[in-house]
This record gives sequence, C-alpha cells and structure tokens, in this order.
Amino acid sequence: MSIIDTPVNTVHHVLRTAYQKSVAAYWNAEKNPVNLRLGEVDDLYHHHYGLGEYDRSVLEGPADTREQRMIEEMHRLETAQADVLLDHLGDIRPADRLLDAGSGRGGTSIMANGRFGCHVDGVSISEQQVAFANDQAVKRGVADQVRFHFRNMLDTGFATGSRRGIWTNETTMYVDLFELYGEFARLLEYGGRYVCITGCSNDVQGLRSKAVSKIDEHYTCNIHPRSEYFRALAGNGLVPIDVVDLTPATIPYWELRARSEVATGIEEAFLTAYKEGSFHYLLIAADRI
Ligand code: GPP
Ligand code: MG
Repeated sequence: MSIIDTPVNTVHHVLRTAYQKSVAAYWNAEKNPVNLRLGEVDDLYHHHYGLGEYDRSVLEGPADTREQRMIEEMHRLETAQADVLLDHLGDIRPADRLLDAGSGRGGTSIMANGRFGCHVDGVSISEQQVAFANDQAVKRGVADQVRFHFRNMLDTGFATGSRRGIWTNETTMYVDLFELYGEFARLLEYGGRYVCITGCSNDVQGLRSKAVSKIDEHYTCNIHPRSEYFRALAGNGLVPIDVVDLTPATIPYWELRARSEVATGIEEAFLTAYKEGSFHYLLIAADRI
C-alpha cells in the first residue's frame, strides 16, 4: 500500500449519520433513464447538468429518431459542462493526482484522466455508484489510473498534501461546506486548485424560494446560499481565482430536457428558480494557500 492510498474506511465510518444513509440509499437505487440513456451514448455516465445552446433541429425531423437525437444532444451538453469544469483546473501534469469528490458513475473522472493523463481518485458514499464507475474504468482500460472508492468526502483517508487538484461537480449540496473545505485544504498541496460547479441560492433574495425547496426535496439535498461558499473557502485558506455565473448557459439544457421523454419532473422547478433569480448555477475555482 502506498502512502497515497491510506486507510480504507469501514462501512460504519463512511456513513456516519441518518442523513448520509438516506443520501446513499437514494443513489444506490437511482436508475433514471435521464442518466443511463444519456450515458449509453458513449459510455460516459454523468450526474450533472448541461451547458451551452442546443441544436434546435433535434426538435424537428423524423419523429421516430427525435427522442434519441434529443438524448444525444443533452449528453453533449453535459459533457461540455465537465469540459468547462476541467478547463479551470489549471496546469495538470501526468504525475499529478486529482480527487473527484462525489464521483457518481465516474464520467468527469474518466474525462480528466483522458485529458491530463494523470491519476484520479473518485469518492462516493454510494457503493452502487462506486462499483459502476470502477467497471467503467476497467472497460476503458484505465483502471490503473482511475479508481473509485467507497469513502466519505468529508473524511477521505487520502494523504495530506497529496492532491494537485480537487473538484466537486454538483455534490456540495449534500455536505457542510466548512467541514468539506477543511478536508480539501488538508488534501491539496500548496498552490493546488479546487473547482466547484454548484447550484446555490441567491442571498440577495433572502431565504430559499419555493422552487429551490422543491429541488432540495427532490434530491434529498440542502442547497447552500451563495455567500456560504465564499465564507467556507476563505475560512479554509482557499482563495477564489475564477467565479463564473453559468446560469444563462444552463437554461437551454433545462428547456430541452423539459421537452424530452426522460424528463424527471424537476425541470420546471429549475427553470422557475433560475428565471426568478432565486438560484444560480455557479463555478468557483480557488487556490490553496
Ligand atoms: C445530480 O445530477 C444532481 C444532484 C447531485 C443534485 C442537485 C444539484 C443541484 C445543482 C442543485 P443527476 O444527473 O443525478 O440528476 P438527474 O437524475 O435529475 O439528471
Ligand atoms: Mg442527470
């Protein structure tokens, strides 16, 4: 066992609270076509939303191929989102090590390895997701470099200072940000980069709106206010370098998804929340000092 691959947590230690157990249960059971059918397009399985304009022609043309064309287009936008996240990680070398905190079925980790050629560890509190993602890494022949672990991102067990980069792709709404960034500050080397894409509520509008509450209920999550991110980063030696409001760029994805057969019923809440200004889709990149 190398110094990087330290302790393996027991089940008891990974899932510490009733809340964490309920989140794990949700993701262990999750088989939404909106995730699986999109992933089957090219075997990159994402658990995040999309960015960019969609090709309007997918809503036209032969009815028998329309749904599949919409699915391929939504998948393209989700892959584009992961590319935007990776664009903000900075200069990553093959010898560096990265952490995907809340790695889902592994799509962003596989893309990071493809782009940078470096070692990537993903952690998830869903054993089903970990198993699925490791299978994908084996199928792609990258299991020596991309590994998924049943671990808690609040207490990963990885070595102090072992990471050049860490990201969270729509996972921070499941944890306390001060605890999370305390762990990331420990894991990142000096000058290492953290990138977050998240949905956050808008402090300017006060407490959470009905639409934001509906999103929380749907995913069993707790969306944080925008201000909380900056307080928690600053409190843990993480200094923002980029802050990008991705809201306008994600609205087309939701409009397309709302018209698709794989819509899950949460689409209108996202569109309402974004359009009324009570919710933002935000990217933050921060450096460890
Ligand atoms: C994951 O996407 C979604 C979340 C982790 C929760 C909330 C995110 C916010 C930005 C508030 P998914 O791809 O698993 O969701 P879906 O099944 O709806 O596509
Ligand atoms: Mg999805």
